[in-house]
Amino acid sequence: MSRLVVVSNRVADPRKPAAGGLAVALGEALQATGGLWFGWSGAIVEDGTPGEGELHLQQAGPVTLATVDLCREDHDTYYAGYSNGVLWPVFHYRLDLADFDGHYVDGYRRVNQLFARRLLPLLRPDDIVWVHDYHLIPLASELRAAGCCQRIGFFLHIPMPPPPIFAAIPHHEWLIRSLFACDVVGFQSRTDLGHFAGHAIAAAAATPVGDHGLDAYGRRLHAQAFPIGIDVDEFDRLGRGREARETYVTTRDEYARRRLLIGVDRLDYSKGIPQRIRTFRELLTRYPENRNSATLIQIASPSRESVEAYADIRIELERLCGAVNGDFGELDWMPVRYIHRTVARRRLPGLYRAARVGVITPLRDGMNLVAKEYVAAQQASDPGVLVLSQFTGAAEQLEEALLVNPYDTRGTADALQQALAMPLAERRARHDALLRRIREHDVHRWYADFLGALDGAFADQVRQLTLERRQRRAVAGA
Ligand code: GDG
Repeated sequence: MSRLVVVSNRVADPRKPAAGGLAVALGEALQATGGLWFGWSGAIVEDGTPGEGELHLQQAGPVTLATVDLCREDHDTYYAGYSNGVLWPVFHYRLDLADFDGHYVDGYRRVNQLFARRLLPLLRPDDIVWVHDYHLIPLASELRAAGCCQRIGFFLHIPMPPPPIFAAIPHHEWLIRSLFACDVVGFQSRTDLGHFAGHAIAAAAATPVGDHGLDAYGRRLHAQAFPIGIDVDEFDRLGRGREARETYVTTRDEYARRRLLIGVDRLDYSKGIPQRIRTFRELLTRYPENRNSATLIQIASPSRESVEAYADIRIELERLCGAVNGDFGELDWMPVRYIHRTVARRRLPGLYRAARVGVITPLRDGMNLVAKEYVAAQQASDPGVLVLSQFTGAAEQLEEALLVNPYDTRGTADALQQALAMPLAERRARHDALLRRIREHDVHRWYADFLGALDGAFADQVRQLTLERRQRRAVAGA
């Protein structure tokens, strides 16, 4: 049968417990088909030659991990420069943070060409290639230029901005043209899909065909929204594990007299963490009954620290948290517990469960999996309330959350107050509806739908094989 080939900036060993839900889910499809996962090794060669990088092959069970090193120049231009200094901010609507003067695009193109050169000889004729995210937008067209005829899909994990914002990128036409080298392009939400189609029609004179087709540059592209989800059962298992239970009990006992709110994010300006701290301050100011009680635990895991905008946000956050704690704190109550570290994944469900409110308020987010994890971790008999930014892809699905505009400090503080005061019956009704939707659109459906659009017969085979593997595992575990 065909083999799945996943290409992404970084590669994770799907067998390692530290691997997140996405790695585990993709790992499942890769393991079923004896697939290949290709990407950057994470190694930076200080005096290496631009456009060159050693290939490493490693076997992880039935899955082959193929990684390439990058030299310093390529890392700084492709990864820190163009991907995270231009595309990430612009795709999150932050033109003010984009570094258009950096001339990083040459490095971006060079690394995509390097990936195509290293990957092509590893491909078999009937492979199905699935490329992930903004680092690799031109990869399909580089593969085609080198003679690749296999089916190629691309999924954008981050938002697609509206046409006038996208057009601010000097190379926007090239990026759109490159995507037309794919067979299927997937987005997180209908909004993102609409923005892409709008831009393709306006800037590339693309013609819509049927429900999902777009014709341009002599090719037909299938473009569709495939909202990503979590592996609810895997997260459930994690929640029943020793570390999660331990974390739940310790946190619950420690905050027995308080009411907890929780935020968990990579420390990234798109996540709206400073705005969240200001909102929490507003809550304590406008609703003083929460003083000496409401406590916000904010986990901000370190991320992309070599990029300048990320250092700035760290300083701002420390100042804001310090001010709230200084102005409102008591000898026995610290309003904000800000933790700039990564918490072990096995502990996360326990933390989520101990919190009465999940505060997920990004300024812009492709989907946001933390929102879904928070809901999945709740006890159905006494669930917490999700306060969710209307600017996340998740908001298109999770209508029973309290949806907020994170720029509106007062309105969001009111929603936090509503969440803290919500009666049990309403909490249960909302949680029940949210959990049902999260189960319906889980990560298995996400990849099955995407692969189905790319190749229906292949998707059916993967579904059958993963089912058999799961059954075998269940029997072995019983
Ligand atoms: C991109 C898009 C889209 C966070 N802190 C810790 C930790 N995490 C885990 C969470 C969650 C994941 O990282 C974050 O996922 P998000 O979806 O919230 O955000 P991004 O990292 O920005 O991901 C996003 C996603 O791709 C998938 O398509 O939803 O919109 O931006 O799983 O639990 N995990 C651990 N410790 C932490 O401190 N172990």
